[in-house]
Amino acid sequence: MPDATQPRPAIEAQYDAVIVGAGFGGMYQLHRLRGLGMTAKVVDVAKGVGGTWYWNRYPGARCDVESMQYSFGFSDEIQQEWKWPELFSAQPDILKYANFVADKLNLWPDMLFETRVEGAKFDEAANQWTVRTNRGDTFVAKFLIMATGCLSSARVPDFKGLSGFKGKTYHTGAWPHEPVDFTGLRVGVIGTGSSAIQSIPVIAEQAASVTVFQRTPNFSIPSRNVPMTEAYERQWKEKYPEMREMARQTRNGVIAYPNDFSALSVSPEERHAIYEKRWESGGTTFMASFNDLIFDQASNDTAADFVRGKIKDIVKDPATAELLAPTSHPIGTKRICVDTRYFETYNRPNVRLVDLRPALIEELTPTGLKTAAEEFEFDAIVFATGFDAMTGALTNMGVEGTGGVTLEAEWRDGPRTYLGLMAAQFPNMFMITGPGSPSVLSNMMVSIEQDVNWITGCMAHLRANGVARMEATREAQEAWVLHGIEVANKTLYPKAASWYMGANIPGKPRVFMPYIGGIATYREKCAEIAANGYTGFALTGGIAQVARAAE
Ligand code: NA7
Repeated sequence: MPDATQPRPAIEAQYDAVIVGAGFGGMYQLHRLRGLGMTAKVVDVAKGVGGTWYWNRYPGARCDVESMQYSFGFSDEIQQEWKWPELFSAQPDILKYANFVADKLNLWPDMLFETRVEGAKFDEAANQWTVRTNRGDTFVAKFLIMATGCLSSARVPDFKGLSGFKGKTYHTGAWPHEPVDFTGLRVGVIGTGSSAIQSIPVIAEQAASVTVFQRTPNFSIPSRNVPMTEAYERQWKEKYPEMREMARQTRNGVIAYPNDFSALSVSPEERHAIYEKRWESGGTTFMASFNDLIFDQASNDTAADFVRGKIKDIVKDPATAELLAPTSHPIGTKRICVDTRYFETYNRPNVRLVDLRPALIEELTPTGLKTAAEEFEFDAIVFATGFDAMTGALTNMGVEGTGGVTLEAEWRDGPRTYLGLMAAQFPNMFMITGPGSPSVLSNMMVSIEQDVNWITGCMAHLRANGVARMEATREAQEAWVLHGIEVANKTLYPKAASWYMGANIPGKPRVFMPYIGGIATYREKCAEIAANGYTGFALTGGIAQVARAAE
């Protein structure tokens, strides 16, 4: 990440809220707080808006949710005016969209860039947060709102010899802003997650050679991405309000027209035809082929077999095809990938797949890297090795709640939140798409709007009732954590060593972090809790206090 470049004097200021992160969550939250007449400052280490889409500039980066759905629905003016160039738009266009929204809402004056929050402490006497930054700023605010994103803490594995490699290294999640030219270079790519699957085909077109190091093969569905047509765009724009509402009532915030029957309830021929149709139409909605793919191993096997069959049809070398066919986890239990000619890329003469399972990477050398079985020479190495997902950005920020407790210590055995929105002993601190909410299992835009709307409604309620302090109770939090585990255990998800489970970070506790009960259920639950006067939260001061004292 680039260091702050523009010198400026340290700032001391007071706001109603400090919002950490200028991605879609932080931007919308700022807009809503302005609507309440509150003062807020968005702070972000980046030089501009966009969050995930600011950092993930690797070649081929694109959203795996259709753009007509991966966009804000709160402003009809914005959704009617903006034009997406492709069905699944690429990172540069999503970043342009983020800037368009910031312009439209004139968010810029209340955002502070190139500034990293390095500490936040709750003052129990004053019921407010003091936020410190790497630029020496001190902000005091009644509310602290974490809009830090779920995939924002890029992670390079702690390989021996890492700093001794003499060539160029890149992480997909912290890609340079200048164009990177791989022409004529020997490139090693470590990882075969979504970022690798998107970038490898593009890098392979340029580089002299690409060697892909795979620890776990992944399921991927072709995106069938095409340029946006006017007819398709019009169809959405004419019905946007009802389409947005339809998305909110789904399991994952994406309109996928799911089949509401089991994969095992139809004949093998019919099943195959349904998979074939979904494969041909492309995208993550493949998992909506049947209603039990994430619950039933036998059903899931039929989908996994189908995709493994496709991989073997596409990849010409049978040994490579075999290695690329995932067998270690049920399909969909690691985030299913969406690609453009990923498997086809292995038919290129300049692309080689190295299976790390028998011999892991031992170290980086000055000229390349070494596994237990072989040594490789590279001019450049791309780490497509993922993120300290969901919790990393929050636990690394030095957040201290009541009684000196830190978020890092509190979450040592896994994140504990109530609804993913608040945590006990961290009063007046909200999280947008926090662990314990549907977040990464959903269309993030739908979840962001849900969380921001709820937080805004809550803040209005607190103000109207003169409440000085709000926090999740331990009991409600523990019950929510247990409920989250219970719901996850009804699915096949815990069977995969995924980043949803923290499994990609050595030593990170294995806890299923997002809430898998579905967006529709989650929304209902959040609305019910608010309507009942914020059950499971302790509200102190103002009318809440008076009412309690009178009991
Ligand atoms: P992911 O999905 O976490 O993928 C990271 C990849 O890197 C994955 O294949 C890992 O293998 C691999 N990896 C991580 N550490 C190592 C080491 N030490 N050696 C070899 N390979 C390693 O991150 P992405 O950026 O691709 O995608 C994140 C999300 O962004 C994605 O799910 C979409 O929602 C968008 P592993 O599977 O752990 O064996």
